[in-house]
Amino acid sequence: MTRAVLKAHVERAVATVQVTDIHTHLYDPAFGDLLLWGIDDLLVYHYLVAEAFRYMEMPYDTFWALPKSRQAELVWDALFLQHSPISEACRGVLTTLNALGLDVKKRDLPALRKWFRNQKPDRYITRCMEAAGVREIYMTNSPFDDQERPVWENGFKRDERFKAALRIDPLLLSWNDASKKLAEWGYKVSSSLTPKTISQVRKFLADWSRRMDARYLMVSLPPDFAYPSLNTCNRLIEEVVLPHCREFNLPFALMPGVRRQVNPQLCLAGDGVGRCDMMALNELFSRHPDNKFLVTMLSRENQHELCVTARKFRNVHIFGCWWFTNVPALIEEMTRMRLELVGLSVTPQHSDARVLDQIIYKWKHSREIIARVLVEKYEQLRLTGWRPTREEIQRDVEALFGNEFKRFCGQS
Ligand code: HDL
Ligand code: ZN
Repeated sequence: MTRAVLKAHVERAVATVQVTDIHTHLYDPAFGDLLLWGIDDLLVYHYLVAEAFRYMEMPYDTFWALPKSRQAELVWDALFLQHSPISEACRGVLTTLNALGLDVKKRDLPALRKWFRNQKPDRYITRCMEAAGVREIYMTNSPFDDQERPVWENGFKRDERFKAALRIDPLLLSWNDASKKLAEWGYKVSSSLTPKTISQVRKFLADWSRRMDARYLMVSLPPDFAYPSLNTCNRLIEEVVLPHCREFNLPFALMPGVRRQVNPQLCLAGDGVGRCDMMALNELFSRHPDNKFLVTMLSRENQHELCVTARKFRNVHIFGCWWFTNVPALIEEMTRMRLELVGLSVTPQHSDARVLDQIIYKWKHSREIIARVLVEKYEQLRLTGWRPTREEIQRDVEALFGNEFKRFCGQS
C-alpha cells in the first residue's frame, strides 16, 4: 500500500461517512419556526453579529430593535462587503451557499433571498442533511423553553432523524427560579432540597426523559465550577441527576468553561470563556464510576488536561470542538492531541449548528481537517510496516463520526 493509496482510502472514508451530529440547536420540523434556516438566519448567527459589532458604531439596542432582515443586511455589509469574509463563521456562510449551487461572487443578497424563499422546509431539511452527510441530528431540548415545552406536552410525530437531549442548565444553575417553575408545573418542590423535593425533581427528570426519549442529559458549567461542594448545583448533580442517569442508563453531558453574558448587550453573542479546574472534574468522574460523562470544554487551555482525564477515566467520552474552539487552528490541534493521547475512543466533532444550513459548512470544514490529521496518523503507521486495511480505516472513521459515541452510550 503506497502513501497515495492510503491517503485516498482515508480521504474517501472521511468524505463519505454519514455523521451522527451529537450536539446542535436544531429542531425536529414539528417545532416549526424554532428550526432556523435560510440566508437571513445564517447572517444574523450570533457568531457573525459579535464580529459585525466590531465595525458598527450604532448602540447595541438600535441594532436589536431592527427587523431580522435589516440586521442581516448590516452584517452582510460589514463582514462581506466592507471587509473580506475571512473569519470561520463568515467563510462558513459562503461554503454553505456554494455547496447549494449559489454564485457568491455576485454578492447579490436579494437574489440569494429569492432562492431561499423558493425552498420548502421539509424538502430543504433533507437537502441540507444530504449535502452535509449527516444522518442524525441531536437537538438541545429544554422544558424551561416556553416555546418548546408546549410542543412536547401536546405531542407530535417524531422525525426519527432528530434525537432529543434533555438540557437542564436552569435546574442546576438557577435553582430558585427553576424550583418555582417546577412547582407551577405540579411538582411538589420547595426551594430547599428536602427529601421530598429531591424525589420530585427526580420525577421531573424521569417525566421529561420519557416524554422526549432523551438520549442524554446536558448542562453547561461556568469556569469556576467547584466539586466537591455543598452548593445547590453540586447537591442536585449528586442526589438527583447522577442517580437519574444511572436509573435510565443515560450519559450526563458536561460542557464546562462558559462565562455567561460577559457582555449582556450582545445578547446570545454575549457569552465568554474561562479555564476550568480540571481537578474538580476529575473528582466528579472518580466518585461516580457507574455514571457515563460526555465532555467538551470551552477553553483551549483545558484541552490537554481533558485528554489526560479521559486516559484516567473510561467513563469519560470527549466530544467536539465546542464554540470558540470550532476554528481550523484549534480543530487540527485538538484532533491531533486527542488521537495521539486517547486514540479512536473520542468523537472529534459536533456542529453546534443553530441554523439548519450551517451543518453543510461545519461538517465540510471539519471533515477536511480530521481527514488531514488521520492521513498523517495512518501514514505514520505505514512507515512502521503496519498495513491498515481499507475495511479497518472505514471502521475507524465510522467510530469517530458516531459509532464510538453510540457504543459509549450503550445506544444503537
Ligand atoms: O451552551 C451551548 O450549548 C452553546 O453551544 C451555546 O448555545 C452557544 O451560544 C453556541 O451556540 N455555541 O456554538
Ligand atoms: Zn450548543
